[in-house]
Amino acid sequence: AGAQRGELPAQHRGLLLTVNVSTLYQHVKGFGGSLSDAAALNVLGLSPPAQDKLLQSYFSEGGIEYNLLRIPMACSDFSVRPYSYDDVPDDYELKHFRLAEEDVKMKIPLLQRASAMSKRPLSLYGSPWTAPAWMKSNGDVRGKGTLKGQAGDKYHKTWANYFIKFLDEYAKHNVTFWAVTAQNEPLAALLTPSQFPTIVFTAEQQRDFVVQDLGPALANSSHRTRLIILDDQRIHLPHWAKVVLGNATAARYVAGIGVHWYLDSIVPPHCSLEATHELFPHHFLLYTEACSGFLTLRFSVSLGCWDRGQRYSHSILTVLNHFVSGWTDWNLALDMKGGPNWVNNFVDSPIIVDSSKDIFYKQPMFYHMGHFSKFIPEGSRRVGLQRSRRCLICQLEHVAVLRPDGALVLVVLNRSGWDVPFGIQDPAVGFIETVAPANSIQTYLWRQQ
Ligand SMILES: *[C@@H]1O[C@H](CO)[C@@H](O)[C@H](O)[C@H]1NC(C)=O
Ligand SMILES: *[C@@H]1O[C@H](CO)[C@@H](O)[C@H](O)[C@H]1NC(C)=O
Ligand SMILES: *[C@@H]1O[C@H](CO)[C@@H](O)[C@H](O)[C@H]1NC(C)=O
Ligand SMILES: *[C@@H]1O[C@H](CO)[C@@H](O)[C@H](O)[C@H]1NC(C)=O
Ligand SMILES: CC(=O)N[C@H]1CO[C@H](CO)[C@@H](O)[C@@H]1O
Repeated sequence: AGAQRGELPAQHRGLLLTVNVSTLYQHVKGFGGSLSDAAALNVLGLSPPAQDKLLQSYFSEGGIEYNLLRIPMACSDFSVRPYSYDDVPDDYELKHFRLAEEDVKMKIPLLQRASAMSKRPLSLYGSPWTAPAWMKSNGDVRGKGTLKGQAGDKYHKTWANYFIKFLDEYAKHNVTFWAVTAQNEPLAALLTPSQFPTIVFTAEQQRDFVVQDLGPALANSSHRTRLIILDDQRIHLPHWAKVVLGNATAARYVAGIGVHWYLDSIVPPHCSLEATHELFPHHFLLYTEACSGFLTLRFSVSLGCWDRGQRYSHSILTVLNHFVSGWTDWNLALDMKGGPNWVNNFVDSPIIVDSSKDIFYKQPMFYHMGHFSKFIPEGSRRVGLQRSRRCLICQLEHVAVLRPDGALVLVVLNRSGWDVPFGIQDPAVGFIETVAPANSIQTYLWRQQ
């Protein structure tokens, strides 16, 4: 508001951002969060009108319009109990495969409600944390183990068919999946608690599982579900992609690469994300998990923490500028403690629920997510954005995209304590002078006609 429009004054000396729609980069898949068991329990712990308000906040046109949803396949640590979908030992034909109450009574009804209130199509993707105990080397759903045996054998075939059963059972409830990831955090971060449910894979093991078992099973199924590899920290890139996608057969079965944000501060984006994009430009990169408050001794949940919001938008801006196609937050909602979580791995969430008072808090992380999810719909493309000069004290972070409806979007973040004046120029339209206030995030939206 109050900005001038028109020709760029010749004497303009300040910071100027100029969009160039002739330079087109990656397509955007979207933004969203994860419907873990914990998230579902927290939403359903509210009264039905408050549940609707919470779901509308994320999915409706009056809210921030998430279009991506990650769904754990059986338990994650954000469940109230460890379980798999088939705990009958040696059931290689998966005759006893059953969805859990968590799916049938909580997640599926919530997915149907979210989908009904969303104007944009939702893209769901599933991620397994653990296989049934009898398929794992450690004989337990809890803790780290590998799959027994090796790629191509009955354990690996059964584990691949378990994915198809999962898709079949959800399809019976009219819930279809855009994608699955081959495994949540296959390298099982060293710092996760020992009871953390996981199956460990090396890149070579994931390649062989994809080539011999999971790829053919998905391709041969009735589902048009895509496959995402890695689903772990970017410190493993580009190595992981080289090993898996370097195999031409695996590369044909795989659509993209999932990335978690937890080690981002020690791994520069250009030698992980950009290097991978250069090697495999036809496979998308997608952020599949991020949260604040992890591994903190205090403040898993920090109500109203603006810094945690800024860290979200800083991450999203950084990775969008390095060829990433979208960003998925972790739990959609947690309780006041940052749970429930049966291994006590409590963290923060953009929405915190206090069911004792029937209220929920939308945190700064929620609003930072909204600057992207609401204004940058699926199918948008990042475009060129030129900065007039480098300036130590007026560095803003920004991204520009062209939407499918022809509108342009510019998101600008200033994490400093002072206001930064700048100009925005679109040669097809004109020029405005504006200000990024201290500690602010702004979204500019305009049309070229
Ligand atoms: C805009 O992008 C195109 C394509 O990359 C390039 O040829 C052109 O020089 C750019 N224009 C400006 C003003 O930088
Ligand atoms: C699935 O969708 C079909 C067609 O829209 C409908 O007839 C059927 O009742 C739905 N089934 C469930 C379980 O929602
Ligand atoms: C891909 O990996 C499989 C092992 O899973 C191997 O048999 C095959 O030869 C590899 N193909 C290529 C093209 O590297
Ligand atoms: C493909 O599916 C058919 C029928 O569902 C099944 O008989 C066949 O074994 C499957 N092939 C593979 C490679 O999974
Ligand atoms: C004026 C100023 O210092 N701006 C800040 C805006 O955001 C960037 C990126 O976080 C900071 O590095 C700048 O210091």
